[in-house]
Formats: sequence, structure tokens, C-alpha cells
Amino acid sequence: MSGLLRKYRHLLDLPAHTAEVTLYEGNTPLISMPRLAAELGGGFDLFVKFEGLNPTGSFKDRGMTAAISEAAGRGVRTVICASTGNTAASAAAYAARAGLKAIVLIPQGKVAAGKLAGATAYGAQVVQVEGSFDDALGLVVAVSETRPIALVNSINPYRLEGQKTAAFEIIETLGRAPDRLCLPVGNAGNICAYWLGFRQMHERQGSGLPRLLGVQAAGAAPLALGHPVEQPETVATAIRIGRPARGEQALAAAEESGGRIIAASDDDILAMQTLLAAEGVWVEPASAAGLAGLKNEIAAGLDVRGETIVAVCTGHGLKDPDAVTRRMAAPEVVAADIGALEGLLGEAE
Ligand code: AN7
Repeated sequence: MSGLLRKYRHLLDLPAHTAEVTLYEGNTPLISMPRLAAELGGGFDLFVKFEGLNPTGSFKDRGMTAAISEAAGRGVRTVICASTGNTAASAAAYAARAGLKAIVLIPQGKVAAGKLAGATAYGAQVVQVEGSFDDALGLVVAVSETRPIALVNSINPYRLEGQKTAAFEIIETLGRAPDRLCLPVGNAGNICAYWLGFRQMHERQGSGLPRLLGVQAAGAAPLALGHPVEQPETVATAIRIGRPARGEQALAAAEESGGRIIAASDDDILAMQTLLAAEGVWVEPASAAGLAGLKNEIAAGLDVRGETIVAVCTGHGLKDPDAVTRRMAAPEVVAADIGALEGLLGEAE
């Protein structure tokens, strides 16, 4: 078993002092989704790259193994990030692994339970900011400029180096790049990393390039709208971001690929979360955004017949259990009695 840095070191632009800190991230499954493809109109092959199966439950671990390995190898003692939750949990875990201190700034009251619990469990100093993710990012950038603290948000170029590995894995599994890649967009690091990774492999081995479909939540869609959103709001709290740090780079990548960045409504995102779970893949709301956008595009006439499409599902459903439980009725109750159970089940098989 090896971590991503050891496996892909020859393909990653990391300084010589980088000292691998790993939790054996990556190597996530590419799951065929025939029923969902049929639901979306059929005629194409659909796969989910299930990044929720990383060590801390999100894709962030790919970039974090790189960023923390670089920081640790340089002798840094403390790392800091702003986060909507997943980056916080991942930074906390990899910092703990390396014996470093992690400070994570999160928007007050807007982080899903599994992420806050994770950051706390791994021993990070968790600070709630009275403001948005964008406000928190401004603060950590400023503080990392004046103190010997490493910033591990995706502004850090090593994060993108690590996250490129997801594109490498998809090419390894399919034997080439997919025709289209859809994924959620928040601070816009991941879409940029995928594009870097696909381009790198295409230059090396002619593996092809996917069209990118980046999808934001409608209430937090600065790139789809073309201007910053001062008060972003969405049920998909992971991507509740109004001023993406890599926004321009993401728009350029989408355009270069022949794709685009669009928005999907919260209702569409939650409906897609339900559809994915109905085929056995439970993801957090933000992770359903890419496919929610794809579904809307197909309904509006996008022709994907004959294509191979990969949807990146970035985080596990367990990250945000409340997204499901707050919408459900309490499960029915039955007496501890076989007659009562038989009555309740009726004719069901
Ligand atoms: C599940 O954790 O920004 O476009 O601070 O958690 O690379 O930002 C999370 C982002 C998609 C968007 N899906 O990725 C953070 C944070 C999930 C996420 C995104 C995030 P980027």
C-alpha cells in the first residue's frame, strides 16, 4: 500500500524537501451508474468517482497529503485554513498525522456536523468566524503572511498538485480520459486541478481531454452569474462560497475544455442526492451538484449520446446527516410483537 505522493511523485511538481505524510488517500472507486444514466435519458455511460471514500470522507485528502507533506518537510509547525468544513477536517487529520498544529476558521453555524466533529476529533483549534467562508479566507491569508504558519487552502499550489491525481486515476481506470467531467465548484480549486491533471496526461500519452461541466449552487454562483455573491446561501454548505479564489482560472479551464460553469438549484441538488442514494451512493449535498447540473443540461437539449461521462462526487453523505434527517418523518414505530410487525408489513414482500 502506498500513498498518493509515493505513487505519483514523478508526475507532481513538489519541492525536494517534501516529506510524505499519508493516510493512504486516493485510489477511490469509479462506480458505474446505469440506472441513473437511464433516468437522465440514457444513451451514454455514466460513472461516479466516489471521493467520499477518502480517509476523512472527502476529496480534500488528495491535496492535503501534498500540502502538509511540503509544510512538514520545510519544518513548519503550524498550518491554517479557512473552510466550509471538509478542508478543515482534512487539514486537521493530516496535521495530526505529521504532529503539527492545525488552526481552522469556519463560517459560524454553517458547517455540517460530520465535518465539525472531524476537525475537533483530529485535535484542530476550531475558530468560528462571524461571517462567510470568504471572510474567513481573507483572515487566514493575512495571518499566514505575517506569521510562520503554512496556509493549506487551495491557493497553496501543492494542494492542486495532489488533487491532480484524481484525473490520473480516472484515466488509468477508463484507459483514457472521459468525454465529459461534471463536478461541483466552490472555491474552484478542484476543477482547476482536474484540468491540470488531464492536460498533463494528454501531453504525455494522448489520453484525451474531457469537457468540463462545473456546477455551483444557485444561491452561491459567482462564476455562473459573472460577479461575486456577497451573501451566498445554499443547502450545499460545502460550496457556500461567493468569491472563489481560483474563479478566473476555473472559468478559463472550463472554456478551454469546451465546457462551462453553471448553477443548479438547491431543490435539484437534493433531488439528485436522493437519486444517487437510490443506486447505493450516498453523497453530501454539494457532491450531487455536478450531476444535478448535468441533468438540467440534458433536459435543455445537451446531446451526450455515445459519451462516457464521469461525475465527481466529492464528499460522503455521512458528512452531513442533517441534510437527510431534517427532511424525513420520524420512522414508524411498532410494538415488539410479531403480530404487530405482520400487521404493519401487510402484503409487502
Ligand atoms: C464536498 O472545505 O471549500 O471548488 O473549505 O467540500 O475545490 O472548492 C470545500 C469545497 C465540492 C468544492 N464538494 O471544491 C472547504 C471547501 C465538496 C466540498 C467542493 C467542496 P472547490
